Amino acid sequence: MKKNVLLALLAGMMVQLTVSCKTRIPADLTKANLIPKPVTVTATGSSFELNESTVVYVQEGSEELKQIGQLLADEIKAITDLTLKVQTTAQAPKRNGLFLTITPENTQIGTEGYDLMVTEDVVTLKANQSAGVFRGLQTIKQVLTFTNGADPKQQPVWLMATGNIVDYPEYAYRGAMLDVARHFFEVKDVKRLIDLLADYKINILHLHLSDDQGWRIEIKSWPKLTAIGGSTEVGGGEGGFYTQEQYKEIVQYAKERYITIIPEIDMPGHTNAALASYPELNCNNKAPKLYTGMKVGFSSLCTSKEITYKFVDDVIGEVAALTDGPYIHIGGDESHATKEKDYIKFMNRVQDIVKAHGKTMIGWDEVAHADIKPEAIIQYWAKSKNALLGVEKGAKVIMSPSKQAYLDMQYDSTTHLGLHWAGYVELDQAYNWDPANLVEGINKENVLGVESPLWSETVTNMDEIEYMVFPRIIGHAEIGWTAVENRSWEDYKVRLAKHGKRLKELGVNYYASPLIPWENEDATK
Ligand code: TNX
Repeated sequence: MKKNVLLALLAGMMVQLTVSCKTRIPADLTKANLIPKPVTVTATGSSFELNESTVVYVQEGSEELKQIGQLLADEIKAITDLTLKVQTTAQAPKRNGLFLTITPENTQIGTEGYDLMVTEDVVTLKANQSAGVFRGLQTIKQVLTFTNGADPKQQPVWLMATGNIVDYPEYAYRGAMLDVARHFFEVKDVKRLIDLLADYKINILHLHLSDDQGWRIEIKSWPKLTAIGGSTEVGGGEGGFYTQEQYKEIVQYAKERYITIIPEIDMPGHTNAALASYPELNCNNKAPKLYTGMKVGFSSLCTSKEITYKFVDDVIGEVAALTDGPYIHIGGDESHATKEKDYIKFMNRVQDIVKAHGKTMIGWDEVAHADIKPEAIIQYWAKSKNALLGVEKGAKVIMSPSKQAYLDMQYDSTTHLGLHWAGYVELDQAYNWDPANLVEGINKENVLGVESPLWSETVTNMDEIEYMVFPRIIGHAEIGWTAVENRSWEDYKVRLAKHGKRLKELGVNYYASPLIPWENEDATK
């Protein structure tokens, strides 16, 4: 072959090579099946290619950002098996990088919002605060999972659809609650739940730490609370409790995932475990037996004794010291064994104790009967009259309507776990409601947010927790994050269907509702 022909051939090949490198597989960012649905998604129809030489760049100067960068690399490893380097930088990268940066320039997106820009060259995640970067990281995970149209033979190349997402939450408070009192759950279970909640941008985990059947948090000044009160649970199992060290570990783990732990010490009712541990907390000075049944409303602290307030002050003091968030939940529900006037007197004093320890009080809706201060938070679960009374007194409301938000309700009559006193809560029932339009007289400005409680009378292990929580809470997460005009059940159920495979990969024992057109046929039954 002549030399110039060879050269021409070579040149031709070079052109082809450059062309093929530049030819990106078209991908559509608007079809990323994101949950919660973002505020705005603009697609530009191409893709960013992630490969083993992609680097996670973190803008220098923030320790938190560095941690999120490492977390992003870890998450990418879990999804793609690619090991990416994490590097701090002073400047935005030009190519083949994911860039995390805090640049407080967009006031619209607030503390948890983010701006994600995906071009063929660089993925840039911007936010005003590290919390926003963390929420945006969840979106990156989903974009990677759901827009990777790469030819599997081409792996290890992963694609992300190009475009721009600007996103921020509708409500500041998006919570879940786990009852660790009726049945006790180990630290590792709580951590796994935290991980799964973080995926859907939930930012609160409320732990129901005490009830008739068990006391689950070490109180150093009242050690019998756990020694005696923590020794059993519903059904008579061995119960358990968190040492303060373990509890701190949970708080820290949650904090790293931008989730605030809210501790609840339920009183004056739901206190049999405490009353069984210390006879002096009873009006007759006699300790009742430990309780392992499922009834509610039979116990009460003795509201006329001074020792009761010393007890409350000690407990709240120790719990407040373990709490990094602004709130302490003092229960106050179903105190049927406490006279109304005693209940009000008691709650008024407890409110002051919480305040004296530097925290804001949250109580179940009954607490609105006390002389609550305007900064108090009412958690609506049963009686709209109570919630309205709270609003009249200036309080904000957390919406946990039992008919829609209770994770311990059966999905339907065949669900082998759960209760149904509030009805059956299938996924459409759980999704189709608006926190600002559920109770007449309670409007958007009165609502702090939403919370989904899992009571654990019938739930005994992590598999069962997952079955009751997932996928119901994913709908609640969208209610908390996405404005009502931006969501619809028809659209949501198609997006949720795609998440089945991902949940399965994560080993989540979710309920494969017949209402969802799951893509993976062998979804958990
Ligand atoms: C009512 S909701 C309760 C709990 C039970 C739950 C069972 C609330 C504030 N109190 O004590 O565990 O029902 O669904």
